[in-house]
Amino acid sequence: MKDMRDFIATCEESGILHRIKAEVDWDLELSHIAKLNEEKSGPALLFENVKGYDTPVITSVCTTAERLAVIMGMPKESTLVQIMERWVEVGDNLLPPVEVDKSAAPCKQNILTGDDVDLYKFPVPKWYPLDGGRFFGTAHFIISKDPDTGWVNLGTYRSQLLGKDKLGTQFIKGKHADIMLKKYQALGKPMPVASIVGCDPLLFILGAARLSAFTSEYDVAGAIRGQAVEVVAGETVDLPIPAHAEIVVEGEVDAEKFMEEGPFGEYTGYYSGVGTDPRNFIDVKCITHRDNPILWGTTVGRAVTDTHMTMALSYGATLWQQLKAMKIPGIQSVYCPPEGSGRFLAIISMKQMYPGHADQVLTAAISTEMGAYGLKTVIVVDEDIDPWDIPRVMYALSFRFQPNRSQVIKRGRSTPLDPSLPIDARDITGRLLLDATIPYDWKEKPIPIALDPDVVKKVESRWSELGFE
Ligand SMILES: Cc1cc2nc3c(=O)[nH]c(=O)nc-3n(C[C@H](O)[C@H](O)[C@H](O)COP(=O)(O)O)c2cc1C
Ligand SMILES: [Mn+2]
Repeated sequence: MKDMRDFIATCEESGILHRIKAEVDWDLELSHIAKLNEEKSGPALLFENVKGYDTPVITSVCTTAERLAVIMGMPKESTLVQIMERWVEVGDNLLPPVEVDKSAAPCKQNILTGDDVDLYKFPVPKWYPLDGGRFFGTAHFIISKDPDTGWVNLGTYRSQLLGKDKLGTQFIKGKHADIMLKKYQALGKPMPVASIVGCDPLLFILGAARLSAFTSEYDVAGAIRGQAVEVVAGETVDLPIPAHAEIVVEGEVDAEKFMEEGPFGEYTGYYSGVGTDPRNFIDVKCITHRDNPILWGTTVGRAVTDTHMTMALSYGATLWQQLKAMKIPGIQSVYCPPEGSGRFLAIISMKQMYPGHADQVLTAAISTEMGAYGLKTVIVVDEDIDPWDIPRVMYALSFRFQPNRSQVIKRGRSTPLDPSLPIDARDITGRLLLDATIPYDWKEKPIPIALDPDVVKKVESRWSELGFE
């Protein structure tokens, strides 16, 4: 899969993409159709007739495990955990992108500079009633380059349409684009960036993935695909651009310039704040796009949407990889439910091998790079329980869990979007480590009830005689 068009063709063959030919307004109507369809686990949607525009909009690309499997090139029936397992298996086989010639890069079919730069040419949706405006960059990512090392980062940071050549940014503290921007600021230079809308959906999933610093999301995309991403040089920025992208916005961010941005209906199910905030923005210098480009957007909003599914996949897989890299024995599987956006809650199943082993896994989880940011609750269960089997996890929390074997951690790095914290005090979060295992060190353990196998056989042979179907 090279681009959004391959994704559309594959989904259409399997009947999991629906084309909407009726006219739809970009102002709330499109997003509400998408959100209501997502709540019914409906298909990906291609809006072909957006009021006042020729450009179609695609939404709901990543909302189901089935479509994540299609993107990952796996059988459609794969479960979220099987997809995560594959990520864990191949994600470290880094494969850098390959540069292609401009003539082989469809994203260069149209090049707009100077007065032709106008973001209002695209049918940018307004997603939720109290949003501060229209958001151009939702299912997109921003490319930037570290001025010291040349490390190329892909990060998904929402982008509000603030003017014909202005795009808002929200680089949360410590995110890779934020780290890079501060370096450019120290050099007294603006940071060159490119916003990519519409491409191989895997690149967006990686834009939202929390990979370690100095790892390029491009290299991990290559690892997962088993094929290098094709990139091409930017027109006005020295950055590698996905050659098959639909729309590319090139520009620069000046760390010392601000515009009012937000609020936005965020993935926590709440607006990001109560009003606008001064934030850095992209001063757009050039737009390139394919012929008949497709604008890709996503509803973000209340769980479960594309954001929650992609984060459950990439955050869960990354936590799993990082625990594996710590060489802790006995870890069976890791699951970060989409309902918690893959980040606030983690459930880990393990085979205990020594006293204190469950405690080790709990504290390790919040010490990984993934868990150290925003993870609030970790639950550890024994190996007979699948962490995605929530009724069984509830069982363990009822019959194996003890508060006295669990811990409250008072301080850790939080996300400023966590609505369980006051709006002006969201830098630091508490954490809860729940041990729902039977202690390894108990000499006498509760005896589980198993049915007598001979009696089971006998009863089964009499089943219809007993009047059952
Ligand atoms: C639709 C969507 C919107 C997002 N918006 C933002 C945002 O505005 N700011 C931000 O810091 N992270 C945002 N994120 C989360 C980042 O994409 C994620 O933390 C990612 O790791 C950032 O890339 P980096 O690790 O290379 O910094 C968003 C994720 C998604 C899926
Ligand atoms: Mn990164």
